[in-house]
Amino acid sequence: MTTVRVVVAGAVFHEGRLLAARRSAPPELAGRWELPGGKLEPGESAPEALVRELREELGIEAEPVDRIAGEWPLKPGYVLQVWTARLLEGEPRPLEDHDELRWLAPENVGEVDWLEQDRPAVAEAAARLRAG
Ligand code: 523
Repeated sequence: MTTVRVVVAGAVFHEGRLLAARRSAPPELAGRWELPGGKLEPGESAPEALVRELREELGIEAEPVDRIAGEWPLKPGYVLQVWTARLLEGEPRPLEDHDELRWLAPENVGEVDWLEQDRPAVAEAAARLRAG
């Protein structure tokens, strides 16, 4: 039996904007923008992993709110799931794996070069922000 591993990413919202993070590694993904997150560790739920990854990578405390429906294939054996999250505390800083961050208003989400697999969730996140 093969187990599919989940990568969880966060559509982090604050004051009507969405957080976008530019990857610095690996070389084939560097320079592309993503919803920040990472792989679940054994025993973790997706929201738990998201809280941990956002703390480690960006130095923020965030609260997962809702899962965005869907699951997007990554490299073989991995799928991407996305949750919306609220910024609770801290100013995000690119501590690991990123070299630039931007807060995007919903009408500006198209300004950065998102990883393909993040695009459907980014579109849904922007629609939710627009709807208030
Ligand atoms: N993605 C992806 N979109 C997205 C994330 C957070 C990750 O397509 N929003 C892909 C990129 C990698 C894989 O998922 O191929 C794992 O993401 P990564 O490297 O951010 O996960 P980590 O931080 O858990 O990785 P390791 O530090 O290598 O364990």
